[in-house]
Amino acid sequence: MKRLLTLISLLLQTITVGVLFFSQNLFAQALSLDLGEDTLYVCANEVTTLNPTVSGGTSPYRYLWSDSTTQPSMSYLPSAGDSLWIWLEVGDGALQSVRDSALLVAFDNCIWPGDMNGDGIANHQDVLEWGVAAGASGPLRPRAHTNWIAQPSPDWGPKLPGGHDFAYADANGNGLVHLDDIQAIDKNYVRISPQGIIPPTSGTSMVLDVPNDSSTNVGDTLRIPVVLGSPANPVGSLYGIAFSLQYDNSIINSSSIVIDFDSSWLGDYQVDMTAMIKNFHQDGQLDIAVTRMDQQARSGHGKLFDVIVTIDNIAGKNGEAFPFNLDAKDIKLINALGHSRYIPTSSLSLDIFAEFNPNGPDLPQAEITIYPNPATTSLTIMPADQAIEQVRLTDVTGRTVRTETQRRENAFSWNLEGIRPGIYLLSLYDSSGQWITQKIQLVP
Ligand SMILES: [Ca+2]
Ligand SMILES: [Ca+2]
Repeated sequence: MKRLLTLISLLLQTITVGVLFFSQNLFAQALSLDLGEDTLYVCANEVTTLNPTVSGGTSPYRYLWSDSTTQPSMSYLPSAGDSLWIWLEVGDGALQSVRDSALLVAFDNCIWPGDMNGDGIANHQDVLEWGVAAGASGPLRPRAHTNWIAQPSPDWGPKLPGGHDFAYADANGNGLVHLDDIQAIDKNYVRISPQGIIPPTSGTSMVLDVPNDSSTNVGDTLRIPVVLGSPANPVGSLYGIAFSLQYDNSIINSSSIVIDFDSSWLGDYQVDMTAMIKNFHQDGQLDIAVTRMDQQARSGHGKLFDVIVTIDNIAGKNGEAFPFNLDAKDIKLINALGHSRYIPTSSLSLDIFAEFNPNGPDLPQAEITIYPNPATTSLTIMPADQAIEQVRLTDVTGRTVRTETQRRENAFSWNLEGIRPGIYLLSLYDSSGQWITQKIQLVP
């Protein structure tokens, strides 16, 4: 029994010593220091502050930087091309000391991803800069990303129209000026109101070419050719164009605006030409930029593209005409070398006629259920009081995409397979020829 007690006492002593040893080590953690990455890339001419991470040891800490300063952090104003070692020594009250160092590299280019002309925002104007450098390659941007933060980048050499290095056109920093860099413009896009820039002189004019022939009705889709140059006055050496279109957002259906680049004299869409379109329906503004991407300008005249819009079904406008105005502003043209000029503002004024339904009042739309919207492969349509006799789907140009004539009194599923994603109008007719129309979005 006595031997057992002695054994237990010995065991307890061992545990106590162990705990004491452990806790002493816990409180006397080694002093440690970290300056961050081994190579710190910074923007030239912007104050860089180094804030080291110091832990462990016994405070207070003592600091000694490579520039002989003794503060916890160090500030430095780098010049372009600087490449210098910075070190820091930290000591503590228990006479421990540690040291860390980093190579600081400063680049003149300080890139906000998507802002290629250096005006402080990313918008359609930057697409024209992108086009001039499209296809170029150069050094990678260290630790690149497309968040809206300034990022230092080495020089590529050639300059963009706005005077910045080609590296600015590589918005995602992967060393290539490619279509994905336009996505960075889109990601960081900021709308600004057109400034109404009027050129001092210009021999070129843009025409929104729709005759005001009293034939446009509420609910119609309207194809507006954007025409640049004429046979008598062709445009020489065009590489890209950017402008803002202002419209009355109570007249144009939200999300119904489509740009059709078919048979453009400037190029083949997504072959040797690309575009960026940003619609701000809430502000009644559409920003458009179109650029070639092979450094080869074109001369010509005629249609650049069509703007296709759907005139909204506006309440209280039945049987009367009302004006519809479009204004293209801040129209900037660029040649392959990046030389730019503005041309005069272009406007369109049409009379829209509110004769949406010549056969009488619309069907009571609220009682007919159509879902889902957006749809993928089918729509469920639930008739209300009247049976549905015909279903018709038309695209934004008014072309019938699918139609079916069959009497339906109960909910039914309507097949949409094989129809390309996009915006469509679904029309449902009853036996007397009355109908309702609803916008349907088809998604992949
Ligand atoms: Ca910009
Ligand atoms: Ca890129």
